[in-house]
Amino acid sequence: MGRFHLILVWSLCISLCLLLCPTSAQLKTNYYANICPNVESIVRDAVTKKFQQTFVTVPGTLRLFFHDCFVEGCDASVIVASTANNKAEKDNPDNLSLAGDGFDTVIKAKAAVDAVPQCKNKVSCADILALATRDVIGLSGGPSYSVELGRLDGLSSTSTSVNGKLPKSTFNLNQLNSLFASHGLSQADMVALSGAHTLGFSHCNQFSNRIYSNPVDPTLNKTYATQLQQMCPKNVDPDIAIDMDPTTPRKFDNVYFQNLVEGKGLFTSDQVLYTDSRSQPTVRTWAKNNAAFNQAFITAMTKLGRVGMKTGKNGNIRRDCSVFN
Ligand code: HEM
Ligand SMILES: *[C@@H]1O[C@H](CO)[C@@H](O)[C@H](O)[C@H]1NC(C)=O
Ligand SMILES: CC(=O)N[C@H]1CO[C@H](CO)[C@@H](O)[C@@H]1O
Repeated sequence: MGRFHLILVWSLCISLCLLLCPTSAQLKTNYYANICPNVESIVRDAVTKKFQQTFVTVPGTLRLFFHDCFVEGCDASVIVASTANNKAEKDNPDNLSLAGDGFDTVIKAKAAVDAVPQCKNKVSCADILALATRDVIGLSGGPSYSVELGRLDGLSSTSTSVNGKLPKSTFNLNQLNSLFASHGLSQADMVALSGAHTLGFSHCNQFSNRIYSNPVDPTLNKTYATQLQQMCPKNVDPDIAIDMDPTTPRKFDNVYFQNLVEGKGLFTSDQVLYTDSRSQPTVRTWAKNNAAFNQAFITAMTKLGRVGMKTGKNGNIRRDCSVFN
């Protein structure tokens, strides 16, 4: 082979590698195998302890992960506290009353991890939140799954960065699809992730437009609408929160989808998944098949966990999850 050919073959190899070899770091399930081998059981124990103190640990942590990932990526930026000079993500009105117990779960799990000398300041808050989210889903009867790890914590958290990044309870299917698609999530992923509303609470103002309109939102089950009017009278105490899944509020299951079939989706953004013919078949399938829902949920959560991951210079491992180093 002549010199020219050698160079040609060599440059072909390089271009192939540029195409096929991962250019950025990738998440992997065994990321901490040598760094902090017991991280999964340490986090699980801390989360279980917190769960035994209050059930709000479950919806609080799950929603925190979602809000973190949709605003500047899954980088624990949502956990950072505001300072005199910086109003952080968590203080944007759109944080929609994130439950303090979600934050506390991550802080407690981080303390447990850092109590092990080998692990101290070696595990990111973003990874701890991803693990804790998997654990609360399992603790409330949902599926278990392997969590991809290796995210760093973000270096920025601002209240203004939240604007327009989170879905609203009044969204229709096109609005939901386009927001989720901007993070690489399909309609099926969006419908599966909405199944998280099988747990947790909502304040009355998120759906009062549906029950006090004239006529009452016709996609709402009439019996359910009456119940909602009783639980959420006009001028209700703004602190009152009601179960989003009226049937099995403390169980991670597919009853959310069964509720949608009966017209018992709490938000416009929930019920539209059934009323819109493009997503109705998916809702019907998962209403009947819990295993299929679980599988789709795991797929979607894994994709959600890859959104905006920070590596290299774009992140670090925060010593205190609520304060930049
Ligand atoms: C599809 C678009 C979504 C919309 C419009 C939406 C909207 C909301 C709203 C308005 C609340 C009630 C807030 C309050 O009044 O306190 C809520 C609660 C909640 N959301 Fe979503 N959400 C969406 C998707 C998701 C996703 C993808 C997840 C997680 C994977 C999630 C998890 C939760 C949980 C667990 C709660 C209950 C929180 C608690 O009880 O503390 N949501 N959501
Ligand atoms: C409304 O809900 C009730 C139970 O709460 C159920 O029996 C009924 O079938 C629902 N109506 C519709 C139209 O799905
Ligand atoms: C948990 C949390 O930090 N919630 C905040 C959300 O934003 C409002 C202001 O809009 C704060 O008052 C809450 O403390």
